[in-house]
Amino acid sequence: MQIGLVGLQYSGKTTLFNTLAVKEFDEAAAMKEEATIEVIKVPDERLDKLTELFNPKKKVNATIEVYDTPGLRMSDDGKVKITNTFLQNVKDNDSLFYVIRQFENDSVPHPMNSINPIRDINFLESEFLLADLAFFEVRLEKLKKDAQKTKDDKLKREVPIVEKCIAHLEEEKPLRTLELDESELKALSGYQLLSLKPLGIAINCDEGAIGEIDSIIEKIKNELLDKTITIIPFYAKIEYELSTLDEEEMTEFMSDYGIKESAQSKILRTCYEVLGLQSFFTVGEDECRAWTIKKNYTAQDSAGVIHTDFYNKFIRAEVTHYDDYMEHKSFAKCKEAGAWRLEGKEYVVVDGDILNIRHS
Ligand SMILES: Nc1nc2c(ncn2[C@@H]2O[C@H](COP(=O)(O)OP(=O)(O)OP(=O)(O)O)[C@@H](O)[C@H]2O)c(=O)[nH]1
Ligand SMILES: [Mg+2]
Repeated sequence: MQIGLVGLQYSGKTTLFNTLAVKEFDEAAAMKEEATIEVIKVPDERLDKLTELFNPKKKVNATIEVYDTPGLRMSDDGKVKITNTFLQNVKDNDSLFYVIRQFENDSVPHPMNSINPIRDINFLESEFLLADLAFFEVRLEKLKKDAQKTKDDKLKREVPIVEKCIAHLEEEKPLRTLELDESELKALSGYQLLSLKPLGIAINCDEGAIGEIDSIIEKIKNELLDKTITIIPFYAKIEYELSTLDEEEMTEFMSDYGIKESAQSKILRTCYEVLGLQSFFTVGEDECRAWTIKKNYTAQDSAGVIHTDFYNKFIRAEVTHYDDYMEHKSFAKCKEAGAWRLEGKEYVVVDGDILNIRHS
């Protein structure tokens, strides 16, 4: 699973990226034109507690890949224009985080010369929407030609789907807000459409404005056309500095600053939310591990995430929920209490389930 941090130049993407990856700020790397990737461990208190109880040789957190993409700059004519390299960088991600600048800092000029988060969000939204529209217009023409030449129904069925998308985009609405059924989504899945990608917005706030943050975010929400987007405030500069401290100092400083939840936790939580993800656990003497799956995954789908063989040779899943395990502290006691169950392949896994897959 990949999240891309995208935005205009100097919005704080690399600072946020380094905070997420707990990495030192490297000036030379920050100037690079290509995207940088880092695999990030998803912190999970439940996994920590299970690890304490099982004392395994290894603890393995779920991971998420974060891409830091170079921002859009002002070109020679004084305008900010979308480039193909930028679009390609954005396309490669499963979900996007717009990193939007709200902080003032005269030593790093905003590429549009003023601080205006709404304008920046609308700029990205409209550029991505136009890129999708341009793509579809070329695609539709080719699709119609090819559909005439072949007996393959698949191409013919795609024509109305593409037309439906074009009509929506022409109303200046992102594809995220278009109702699409499963077969339509499947037909579009290979296209890496920018405005269809699940989206979160991270507002990089001025550290001087911590007290006013709720009203700043409220104002941005009110002015956005798509009200369903999750917006989170963060403070790149302070939070980067905090991320270099140990946990105790970090908690202390966060409360001094009035920061309730770290940027890392907020971003990862929002990603799980917008992507419809959840976790299950496997436990044992060798390893305690958290796995990331989609919300509607069955026991068999989840077994497949561990190993393809587990999917193919699935027999049953032993299921205990984390909360029950914490109450009874052993599988035997969970069994006695009726909190340990055998489930078949159709069982829909719940966030926090501890699974043991029986396979042939
Ligand atoms: N005062 C202040 N400065 C910040 C903040 N966030 C980032 N900066 C500074 O702004 C400059 C640019 O930050 P980066 O994180 O490199 O921005 P970026 O979005 O990665 O920039 P590009 O990759 O060029 O698009 C750095 O000097 C940061 O220290 C902030 O919240 N407050
Ligand atoms: Mg950068």
